[in-house]
Amino acid sequence: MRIDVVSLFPEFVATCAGFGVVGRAQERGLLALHGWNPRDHAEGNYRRVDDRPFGGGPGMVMLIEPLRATLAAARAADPQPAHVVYLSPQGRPLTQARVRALADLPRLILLCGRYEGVDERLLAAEVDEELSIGDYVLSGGELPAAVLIDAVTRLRDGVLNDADSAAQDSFEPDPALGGALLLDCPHYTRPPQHALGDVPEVLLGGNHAEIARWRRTQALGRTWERRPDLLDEAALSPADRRLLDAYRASRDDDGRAGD
Ligand code: 9WO
Repeated sequence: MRIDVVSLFPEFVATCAGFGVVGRAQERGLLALHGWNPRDHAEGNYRRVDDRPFGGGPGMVMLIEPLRATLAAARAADPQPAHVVYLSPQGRPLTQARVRALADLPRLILLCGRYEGVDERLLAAEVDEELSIGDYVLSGGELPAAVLIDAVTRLRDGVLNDADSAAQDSFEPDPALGGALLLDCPHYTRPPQHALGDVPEVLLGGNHAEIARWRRTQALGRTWERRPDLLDEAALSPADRRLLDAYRASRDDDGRAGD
């Protein structure tokens, strides 16, 4: 997959994507990341990329022409058609379903705004999709672009070492729930006993059916507690409903998560 980043700070995004799973994907040739700086496509001695907003007010707006020239250069660098994404708080919320769709594309161009944003005419003419990673305001689209790169890259074939680890994560659709989303269960490692608490007995026993049932119960229970918006209880299978009822009962008993 090829991802081009249009940004006044392209090396910032490249640094964010240089470590861990995403860095390894680049080393393996599974991800090609390219940065494009509108400053390099701006005219005049001052190489202006922004100007004052019509109508007045604080902040500056990114100019059409440097961005148009930068996007044209990025598009021309590869013959495959590119899907252009603008990262902004006004975008549709990014979901794992959207990440999965984007991960199937051969090419993305991520447009990162700075200042007060980008001239709306450039967005209307050049951007296919506007996405938000959450309801907060940052100082630019670079960190959201890095988030999107990370989320998309780890879904590409050959990127994760254990092919199963992507499918088991939170926010992967659960076919048994009609494609609904469940949060992950708790995880533990050595030591089994510690001053901060003991590892739940069931995980130490080696009864894999019982462990699977415990993890499923925890996933259902935590989703119900923390993100009830994700859980359509009506769509639960009878077996899942029993597990969730058991979790609730253990909560009622002692006022904290049962194990
Ligand atoms: C800056 C500003 C300055 C003075 C007056 C008003 C102002 N509004 C903004 C502003 O919202 N700037 C944005 C910064 C313009 C687009 C890029 N920036 C950005 C993207 N901030 N936060 C995001 C973002 C993107 C995706 N998901 C969450 C947040």
